[in-house]
Amino acid sequence: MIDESRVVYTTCPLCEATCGLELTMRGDQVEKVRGDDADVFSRGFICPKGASLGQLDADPDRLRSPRVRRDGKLVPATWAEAFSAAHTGLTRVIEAHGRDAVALYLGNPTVHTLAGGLYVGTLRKALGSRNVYTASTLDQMPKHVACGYLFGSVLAIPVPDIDRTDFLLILGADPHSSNGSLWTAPDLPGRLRAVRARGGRVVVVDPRRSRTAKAADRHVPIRPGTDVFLLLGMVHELFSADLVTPGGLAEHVNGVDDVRALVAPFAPESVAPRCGVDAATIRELAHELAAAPRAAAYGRIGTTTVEYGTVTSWLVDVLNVLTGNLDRAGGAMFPMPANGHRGRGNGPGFQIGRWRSRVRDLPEVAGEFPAVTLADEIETAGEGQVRALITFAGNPASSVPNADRLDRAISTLDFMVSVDPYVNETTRHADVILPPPPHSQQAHFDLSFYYFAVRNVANFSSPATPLPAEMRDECEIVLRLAAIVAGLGAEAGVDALAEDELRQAVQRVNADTASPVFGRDPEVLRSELTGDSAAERQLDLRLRTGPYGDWFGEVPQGLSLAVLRANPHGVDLGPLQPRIPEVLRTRSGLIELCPEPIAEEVRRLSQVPLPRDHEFVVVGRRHLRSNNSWMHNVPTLVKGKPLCTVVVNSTDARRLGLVSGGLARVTSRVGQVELTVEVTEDIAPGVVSIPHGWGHDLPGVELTVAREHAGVNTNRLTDDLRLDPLSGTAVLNGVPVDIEPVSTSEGT
Ligand SMILES: Nc1nc2c(c(=O)[nH]1)N[C@H]1C(S)=C(S)[C@@H](COP(=O)(O)OP(=O)(O)OC[C@H]3O[C@@H](n4cnc5c(=O)[nH]c(N)nc54)[C@H](O)[C@@H]3O)O[C@H]1N2
Ligand SMILES: Nc1nc2c(c(=O)[nH]1)N[C@H]1C(S)=C(S)[C@@H](COP(=O)(O)OP(=O)(O)OC[C@H]3O[C@@H](n4cnc5c(=O)[nH]c(N)nc54)[C@H](O)[C@@H]3O)O[C@H]1N2
Ligand code: SF4
Ligand SMILES: [Mo]
Repeated sequence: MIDESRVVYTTCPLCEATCGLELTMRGDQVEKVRGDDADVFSRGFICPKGASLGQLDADPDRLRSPRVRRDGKLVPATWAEAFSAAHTGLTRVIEAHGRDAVALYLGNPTVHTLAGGLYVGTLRKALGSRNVYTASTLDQMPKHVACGYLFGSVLAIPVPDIDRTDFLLILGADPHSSNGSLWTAPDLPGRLRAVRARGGRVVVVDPRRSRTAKAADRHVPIRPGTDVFLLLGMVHELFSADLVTPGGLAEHVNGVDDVRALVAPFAPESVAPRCGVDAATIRELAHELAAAPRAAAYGRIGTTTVEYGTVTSWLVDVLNVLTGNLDRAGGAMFPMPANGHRGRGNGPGFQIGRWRSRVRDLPEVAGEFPAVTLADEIETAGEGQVRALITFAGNPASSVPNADRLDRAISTLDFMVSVDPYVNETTRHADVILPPPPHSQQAHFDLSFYYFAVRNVANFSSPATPLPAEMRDECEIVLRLAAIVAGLGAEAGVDALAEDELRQAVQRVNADTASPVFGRDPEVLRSELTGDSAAERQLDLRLRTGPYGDWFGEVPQGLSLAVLRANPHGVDLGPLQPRIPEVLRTRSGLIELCPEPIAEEVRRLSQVPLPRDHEFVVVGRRHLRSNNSWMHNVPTLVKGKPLCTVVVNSTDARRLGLVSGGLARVTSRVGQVELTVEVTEDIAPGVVSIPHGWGHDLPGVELTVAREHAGVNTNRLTDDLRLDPLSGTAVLNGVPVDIEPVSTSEGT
């Protein structure tokens, strides 16, 4: 039996592209991974990370049982012992110091797992702490805030309709390396090639000639952190050259004239010295965007994790609106996910700052505080001080700016629990580690990424193998933690809790007048749900009451979990459709093009001094064989030339005496690292690039392979005092540094 291999299909959980994978299983091992040729969305595409899923699942360093700290050491423990220890530690802190004394940090894979999507909210609510932190404030929060103000919803984020567009302006993103973000499209490189093959154009704005820039029609280098000025100049040009043509959108937009007035001080000539892009180029970009029959502007990490991330993110969509490209085929469109729902065209709108952080007085954004202030809250004594931490799928000691400081702060906590498969830079400090099962043993549905997909699709995968007796389902782990912090004890019946969650969810849709099952008998609805677990029945409920759902029998061909199970390669729900005004949740029911909090920031921008010329700044980059901080333990991904190097412009290198293969010392306000130099023409002078997620040689880290390829952590350089004020997002790109040679020849 064990020798027989069988083929199963799953969706890759490792990045946002949601590629379909064909897994050949032998027993409970993944023997082979291929792209699933029949997947309705990815059509066989796969990248090196997806191809390594089998090795990742079988990694000998992956935890297969919980760890508990005894006499200072993290030792293997039973689940009962681990939950009991979590209960004792968390309860002690909550009883002595209150709920805010326990912080929750949610990392990136939270949005790639069902447990994260379905039950982390339950944990958050049960904990009732204001100290909630997530990787969003190291990433995309500016886009949520900008879209929150513009469209009224943090989830109304338009994506370029790449398969039908004629012109793409890409700023601060390298989809050839990242495979796309807030832009779910398997094989983005192939789709970009197709734009050009059908006569369209792709322009990339990036201080580095990235792989995407190399494959584009045009690369426009820019000074890091200054896209805001380039975009203000472009908007200015649209107005002054009379290129503003919102078309059919006009009746849905408020504030066009306010934007015109706001950008008046930012003529191309005046912004050119600030961003390092000449006025003629700024004009050309504006004219090209306006002239293309169908076009879209798109910005990512290089436009969000920067000093003016929210204003920059806002400007990207201002361009889409003013050129009439928002919400039309081939422009920037709002996907309609199977687990989403149609709106009413207005809503309560968006605000930040409903409460503020204790130490730095920073506003809450989307219910969380900026990750850059977690260390402050741990280190600063007084009422409300953070004394315990729960991490879920996160590695903040690696991924947050001024990482050394946060790492030290975490080591002083009274208590810490981590839900994580590895003992890494962060979890080495934990008192209890609760490991989730490997991917092939988990059910999967992308609750988040279909919100950003360039085609409406849905795909569900059942676990490829049953859960072995020694593992616990991740949903159960999260719910048990929720029960613990709710005061229900370490042995609460989590099945009952999950059923309770489901009952409440049914009641919510049933009481919602906009729901297709409004007023139907909740008990009957609940009894009709299918799935192997309460989590799967939750998903079934969302699918069936969603925009393509069967509405419990009312729509004969409608979607349900059963339909997705019968279609292991996914279900194609068609190209993106216009959604304005239904998608809007602003109070006015209009696109609020000139929200006051953003306008205020823009007014401040005209006062910003010119950057000093000789200063170096550091930016990040991604590589196809790396995934944030946690896949460097997979041998095939780290073999070959080291990936963690500092990339330096050749003119700068000559002047400073830096050579390829030599060692450089890079210093910032907060710290210093030494790493191997790579000299190239492909980066703007004054800019150096270092990838994040490295530095695995810390004491106690149990990553055998990653330790051999340790690299250094660039977040020892990034500065926790720098943030985008409207979103609280860290500045990870454009941080001032000095660079000097340590040695000038390889190996010395
Ligand atoms: N300087 C600099 N810093 C950066 C960035 C940058 O560009 N430059 N990028 C930022 C961005 S965009 C992001 S998203 C953050 C990421 O920051 P984090 O989310 O803090 O860190 P990750 O490296 O994604 O670590 C993910 C953790 O989840 C664990 N994990 C993996 N799979 C699972 C699972 O299925 N369940 C559970 N429970 N755990 C799992 C891993 O072992 C790892 O510990 O880093 C940010 N930091
Ligand atoms: N292989 C791989 N794929 C990944 C990840 C990974 O670690 N590895 N991480 C995933 C995650 S969590 C995310 S958030 C996404 C991110 O997806 P992307 O945003 O596509 O990420 P990057 O590849 O880092 O590309 C960012 C680009 O911005 C440029 N840049 C830096 N500063 C500036 C600036 O000020 N202005 C402009 N215009 N450009 C700038 C950098 O040089 C870089 O080329 O990738 C996801 N996909
Ligand atoms: S592109 Fe992303 S989703 Fe596709 S195989 Fe690679 S890691 Fe997985
Ligand atoms: Mo990210």
